[in-house]
Amino acid sequence: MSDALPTFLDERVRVLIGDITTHDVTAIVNAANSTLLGGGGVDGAIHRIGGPQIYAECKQIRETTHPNGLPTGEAVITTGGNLAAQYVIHTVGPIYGRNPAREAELLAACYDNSLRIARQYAVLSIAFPSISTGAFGYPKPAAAAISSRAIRDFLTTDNQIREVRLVFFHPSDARVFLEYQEFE
Ligand code: AR6
Repeated sequence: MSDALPTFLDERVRVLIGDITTHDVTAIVNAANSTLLGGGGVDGAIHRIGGPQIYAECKQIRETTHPNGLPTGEAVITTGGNLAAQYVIHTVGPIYGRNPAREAELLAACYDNSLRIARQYAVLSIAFPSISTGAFGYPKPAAAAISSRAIRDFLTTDNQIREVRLVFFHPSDARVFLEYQEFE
């Protein structure tokens, strides 16, 4: 089913349906919260399947570089613990409605900063969930436009990352994304 979905940017971007924790890529991105210490949704699934190593590394980040939590729009990296992925890149999406003047810019920053860290770590393939569109309430059509533009802008300046997967849990979310994406 997934393989029949469209690709973008010369097949460097693939839209897929499924559980991101099963993806065998260099890095998966976590839609975390600023505590970095877990939660529900995709964050809960990543920590549950990835195991205690990821939590321990997140706790270490809180104790060292980010004692007040990870600011919205920024990203940090840990290993992938028991996941197939080598790394987890944790980013904090905006909570919709909390900072209306900046939320689009902050959502774009999640994608851009995650890709920047990926480049630093020589990541070849990366899978993103649909950041902020679950518990954080970001409207899915707007998130589709913002995320696709941010990914496009990054990939046009980068030759290293070969594959970006956009993994949607629900087929209906993938459909909305495909309708509102602005890759081209
Ligand atoms: N694989 C792929 N996508 C998933 C999975 C999965 N295993 N599980 C959920 N999704 P959310 P947010 C989709 O709420 O809106 C957490 O409690 C889901 O259908 O996970 O950024 C954190 O700790 C939706 O499309 O993230 C934060 O407190 C998308 O992932 C807060 O939620 C994002 O939904 C972050 O909220």
